[in-house]
Amino acid sequence: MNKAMLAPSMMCADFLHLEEQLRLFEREGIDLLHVDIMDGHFVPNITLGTDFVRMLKKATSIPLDIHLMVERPENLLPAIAFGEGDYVSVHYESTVHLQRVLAAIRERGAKPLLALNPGTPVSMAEEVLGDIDGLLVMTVNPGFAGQKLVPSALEKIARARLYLDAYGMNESVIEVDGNVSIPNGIAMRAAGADIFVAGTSGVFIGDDMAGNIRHFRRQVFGE
Ligand code: S6P
Ligand code: MG
Repeated sequence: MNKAMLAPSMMCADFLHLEEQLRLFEREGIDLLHVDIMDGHFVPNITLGTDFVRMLKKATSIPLDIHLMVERPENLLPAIAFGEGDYVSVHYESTVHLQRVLAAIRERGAKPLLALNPGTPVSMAEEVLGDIDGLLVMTVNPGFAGQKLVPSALEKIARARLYLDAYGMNESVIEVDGNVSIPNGIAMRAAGADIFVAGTSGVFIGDDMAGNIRHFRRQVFGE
């Protein structure tokens, strides 16, 4: 099993206290900052953008986990500040040039992931397995925080793990995004997930964010 990593979802952050939250994440040794980029077309919402990514890059050395929910991500890629150590996820349905986009991400030293909507089969990864460092298994339909888990997603995580392992890709990661609460997180870890995106169900609850992070890691990662 790969190392478990926690990735707070920055679209759920308190933007009036962003600096404080970043310092807290650094103190708590947060592994990745999950950044949702939407275009109002691929998903019916607009969240964070290229300037926000640039600002984060300047403000912290925590690696980024950029989740592109945009049509034709190849057009936006040059404007996004990412590099070595960062993850960048691209949705299967978002481009007709999937392999080219994934290769462009890797060329910049980052780790490309293929993002799969709840309705997208794991097998869609087949032809780009050599171009990815893992799969982002969406556990809700993308677009909004605060949604309920799509129940079939749990079993899909396990199938995604088996699928990658069958190709000898044991070190490739499985990321989960959407309603990653502690109880869901425990089931997701058991199914083989490695990177856990934590939003309103995991980390951004109440006032004690450090407590939430520690509690999540103890319960889900067994740390
Ligand atoms: C949703 C987006 C996610 C959310 C995250 C929020 O489209 O990709 O990254 O920010 O799911 O988490 P939660 O705990 O509110 O579901
Ligand atoms: Mg996301």
